[in-house]
Amino acid sequence: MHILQPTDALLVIDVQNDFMPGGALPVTDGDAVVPIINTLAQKFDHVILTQDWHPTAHISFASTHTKQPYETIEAPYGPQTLWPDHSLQHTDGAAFHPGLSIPHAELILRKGFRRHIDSYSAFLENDHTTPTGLAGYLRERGLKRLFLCGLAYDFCVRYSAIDGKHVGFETIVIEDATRAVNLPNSVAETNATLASLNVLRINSHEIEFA
Ligand code: VGL
Ligand code: ZN
Repeated sequence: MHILQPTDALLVIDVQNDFMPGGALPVTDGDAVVPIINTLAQKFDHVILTQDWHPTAHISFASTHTKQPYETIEAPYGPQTLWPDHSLQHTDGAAFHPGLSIPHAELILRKGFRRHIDSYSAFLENDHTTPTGLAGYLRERGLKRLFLCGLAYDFCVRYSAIDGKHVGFETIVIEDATRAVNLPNSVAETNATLASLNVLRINSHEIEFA
């Protein structure tokens, strides 16, 4: 697969310390994506990073509801999985993995900063209505095709891919540059949904320099 430099973008989702092994919301083998993404990013002129960025007492924190992590609650906008406190604004856990090296990244998009709405997707918050502004940014810059990587495959990568496709971008997930949280059925559901939307899943080795 050839990159069309003027109109392709690499979207790097939430490669943050809290999602690494030993972090607050660990993703098994999450750190394995870092060198793969560093190599990938060098192939793209346009790279955008997202950063999960929560205030204290965020609606997605189990501690906010005195419940256990990984339970689900009914939020005003629908079901919301509860997580350990993570990606707290201005903490080291919210910082990017120190090994992530993408000096030419053009945008860092923060999401999940509203206390009462979570945001898995880089495009729409979990109410599926509130836009982050990313679609407008991409359109204004003439970027048309998105290659997604990062963490976690079955949450923020999944919903970013779904919404990216829905708002009209050609969307491709680079599977070996992702890792999953792996809640019951979450990976199988992600695979099925992406397949049904014709979101291609590829390996990073299939991407060639233009
Ligand atoms: C994520 C759960 C909570 C992710 C973020 O980046 O996939 N998952 N916040
Ligand atoms: Zn989060």
